[in-house]
Parts: sequence; C-alpha cells; structure tokens
Amino acid sequence: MRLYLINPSNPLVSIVKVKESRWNRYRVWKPLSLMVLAGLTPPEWEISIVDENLGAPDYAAMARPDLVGITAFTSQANRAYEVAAHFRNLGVPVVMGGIHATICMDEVAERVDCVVTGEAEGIWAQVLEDARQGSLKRRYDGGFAEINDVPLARHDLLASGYALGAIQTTRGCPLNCSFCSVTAFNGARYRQRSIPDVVREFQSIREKRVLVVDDNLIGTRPEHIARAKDMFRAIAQAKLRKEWIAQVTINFADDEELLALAAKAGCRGVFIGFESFSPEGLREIGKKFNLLKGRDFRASVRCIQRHNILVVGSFIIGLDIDKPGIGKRIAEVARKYGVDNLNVLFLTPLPGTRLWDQMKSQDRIALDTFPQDWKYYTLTFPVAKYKHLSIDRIIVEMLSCGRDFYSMQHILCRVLGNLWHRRQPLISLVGNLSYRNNLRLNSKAYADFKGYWETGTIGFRGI
Ligand code: B12
Ligand code: SF4
Repeated sequence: MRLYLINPSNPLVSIVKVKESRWNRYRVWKPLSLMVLAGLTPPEWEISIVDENLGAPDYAAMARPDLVGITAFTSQANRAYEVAAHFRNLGVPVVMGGIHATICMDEVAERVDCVVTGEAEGIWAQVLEDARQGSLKRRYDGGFAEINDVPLARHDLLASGYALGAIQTTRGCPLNCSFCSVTAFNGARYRQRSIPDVVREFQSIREKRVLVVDDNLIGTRPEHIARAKDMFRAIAQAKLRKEWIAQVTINFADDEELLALAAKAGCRGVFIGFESFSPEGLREIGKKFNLLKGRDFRASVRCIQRHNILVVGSFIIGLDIDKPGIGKRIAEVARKYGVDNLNVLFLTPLPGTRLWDQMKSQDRIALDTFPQDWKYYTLTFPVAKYKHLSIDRIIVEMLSCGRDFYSMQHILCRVLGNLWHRRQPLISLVGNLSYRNNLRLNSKAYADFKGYWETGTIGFRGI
C-alpha cells in the first residue's frame, strides 16, 4: 500500500522564495506533523513525504498512491484543496488533517474524502485500516492525544536539504491568548513527553541544528520548569552535540540554573512573543503573562543573552490601541530591549480563536471570501479592519518598522555587539540579513496585495 503524505506550499509565504532570497534556504522548516504521522503508520505502508516547500513535484509523473494524507495550516488550505482535487480526479482517496481541518471541518469535508480532526495519535491506525479495507469514513476525531502515544517521528524519511531538524517535547498551552490557536487546538493542559523519548528522538535527528517546535518549551509553573531542567540535564548528559532553538515565555530569564542548563544542552536561540510593549495592548490581546509587575524586559533579554543564547522578539501590529507611528515605536522598543532579531506580524483573526469571534461579531474581518482568502492568513498581510490604521497606513507602519530595525547601521551595531560578546556573530549576521532581504520581498507582496484589495470586493479604508 502506497501512502503519500503532503505538506502543501503557499507561494505567498516568503520562506519558500529561496530563489529570490538565498537566505531563506535557512528558513525552510520540516513538516513535523507528517513525520509524526509516518511514525504512527504500520510497516505495510510504503510512505513518501512530499514537502512542497522544497518545490512541488510533478505528481502526474509519480506512481499512483493508494491513499493521500494532506496536512495544512489555514494559510496552506487553498493549495491543499488543489492537491486534493488532483488526486481525487485520479480516484485516489484523500484524507486531510491538521489545524485547518480541525477548525474549518465543514469547508474541508466538501473538498476531501475524509477529515481527521484533532491530534492523530489515537486514530490514525484506524483510518489506515479503514482505507485498506475500502471503508474510509467521512470523519474521524483524534481529540487530544495521550502524550505517551506520541511516537518517535520518522526523521529518516525526509530528504536532506533542510538547515534544521525538528522535534516536539510538549503540547498545549494554558495561557489562551486571544489571537493564538494553540489553546483551542492542543488544549490548555500542558502535556510533556517522557524525557527518555525526547533524548532518543534527538539522537535520531541527522541535522546538527534543530527547531524545538513546542509553543512554550519551559512552561509556566514550577513543576514545568523542574521538568525542563531535568530534560536539559538529560540532553547534556547524552552528549548529543546538537544546537537548537525554541519558543519560550519571558520567565525563561528568571532562573539562572534553567538558563545555564539550557545552554549546556545546546540552546542557541529563543523566540519570545512580547506582542505589545504597552500594558493596555497586552490586556487587549489577553497576554497577561507578560504583564507581571516589575518586569524589566531589557534586563531579562540580557540575562538570556549572557548564556550565549540569541533572542528573537516578536510583536504584533494592528491592536486597537495602535496608532500611526506604531511601526517606528516597535522598532525602538525592540532595540531598547536589545533583541537580536525582530519579527513583527499583523494582528490576524485566525479561525477558532477568541480574536476571530470578536472581530467577526464586529464585522471587522476584511478578507472574508473563503476559502480563497485563506492564503493571506499568513500573519504577514493585514486581513482585518484595524481601529486606527487604514490598510495603506498599517503597511507603511510595518515597512517603517522593518526599515528602522534592519537598517545596515543597526544591523552592524548588533552584529558587532555580538562579536564583542562572542555571541554567535555569524548566526546573528545571517539572521539579520535574511530578515532585511525579506523586506524587499514584502514590499512587493504588499503592492500585489493592495492590487487584490482594490480590485476585490473590499472597498473600505479602516473603520
Ligand atoms: C512549527 C510551526 C511552524 C513552522 C512550520 C513547520 C511546518 N510544519 O512546515 C514555521 C515556523 C515555518 C511556521 C510557520 C507558520 N505558522 Co506555524 N506553527 C508551528 C507550531 C509552533 C508547531 C507545529 C508543529 O510542528 N507541531 C507538531 C506536530 C506533530 O503537530 P501538528 O502539526 O498539530 O500535527 C498533529 C495534528 O494536527 C494532526 N495532523 C496534522 N496534519 C495531519 C494530516 C493528516 C492527514 C492527519 C490524519 C492528521 C494530521 O496529527 C499530528 C499529530 O498529532 C504551531 C503551533 C502548534 N501547536 O500547532 C504553529 C502554528 C501551526 N502556526 C501558525 C501560523 C499562523 C503560522 C504562519 C501562517 C504564520 C507565522 N508567521 O507563524 C506560518 C505559515 C506557514 C505556511 N507554510 O503557510 C498557527 C496556525 C493557525 C492556523 N489556523 O493555521 C499555529 C497553530 C500557531 C498559532 N499561534 O496559532 N509554523
Ligand atoms: S501565544 Fe504563546 S503563550 Fe499565548 S496561547 Fe499561544 S502559545 Fe500560549
């Protein structure tokens, strides 16, 4: 039985534009969901994982599969449907799962043979067996998996050519920020994989550098932190010699022992969602965790960096409190905090989030011709009606933020600072140049987007 597992690409996502910016070569990430699905698949299935981010293959020239499984974030849904249509025309049954299939089940069900909602661990074997028997049902629900059922992902199946391997050590997040899908999709309970499993899986990864995809690697409670420390100790003891990056909350900075252990285990960079520099902004999006009294963000960033760990800071633009001038302000604050890279995203009502419900009820979802508009739900296009910023204005703000933070002068300052502190100056340079290069690609993407906006059905200028 031949199974194709496909990760559809979205040409609007800048990381796939490797030709236009060779720096993006370092930013194509492995589709871990499909590697996990492969790990759950019995040996009688011959599996091929197709990652369209490395280039879409000529499906017509490939051997006919018995079953196709497609994963998709919302932004990949359009391409997912094209791929599904191709195989369904050949009479091959198509199963779709992942976050978009879970949240927008009815839309997906119209376009594939079978929808799998939730996490696949508890249900995939059944889906495969039914497919083998020719009795595939229209819908299966995996719910939340038992964390010990998460298999070792099949790291052997993907081609080389990725800069980083990928691994997941926890699922779920209790913080439920209004713009984020994680609590809705993976639940509020923070589930941690067994440490020996994590170490074994790390060992099976070919790449020296690894992305730990957890939404928050260290968690928020003392017992979470204690487990993170144990895991870092075990990774260090196993002498894996891997270098990895992860997402964490700002409390990472509050525990010197945690930082030292993480660095010893190979942590070289963390991605932190600051989201907004103002308490009103944080309250607006429900990121209360960053509101802790007395937090000095600059000092926290320094603490992390002292352990030779780079910090990527993420902010959101387009909150109700954001007014003209916000772009430059974010760049200034990020420089003040001293982050090594800045990642700014447009406030985007992702389906299934509290923000979606709120914006929908206020008629503020601007790009709402679905499914075709999903391709713009990459957080890199302004798809909503923002309170104080028209579409033209918010794009100007985003560009001015990028041009300020990634000016050659500021890049040089940061990289020289990292050279002086012997803090991965080369990685810092590559990271900064990659972002700078994408500014050019983004300007072009915004121009095309505005063209679509103006000729499309949306004719307003802010609310
Ligand atoms: C790693 C990651 C990335 C990587 C992508 C790696 C990849 N897959 O290619 C990078 C950094 C590139 C990325 C980019 C983006 N991401 Co992202 N990302 C994640 C993250 C943190 C983890 C995903 C992961 O690997 N999980 C581990 C695997 C094992 O779990 P899983 O994917 O959920 O798969 C399980 C089930 O869903 C199911 N399943 C999945 N696929 C299938 C298929 C079949 C057939 C079946 C049966 C089951 C099934 O089974 C799996 C095992 O249980 C999630 C957060 C999260 N918790 O999901 C956000 C998340 C998926 N990302 C999100 C977003 C918005 C984006 C971006 C659009 C914007 C951005 N700038 O971040 C881009 C766009 C990417 C694109 N190509 O269009 C949102 C998606 C929301 C939505 N409705 O789509 C999430 C949920 C984060 C959030 N804050 O809300 N992301
Ligand atoms: S943004 Fe981060 S902290 Fe907030 S709910 Fe999502 S994963 Fe949790």
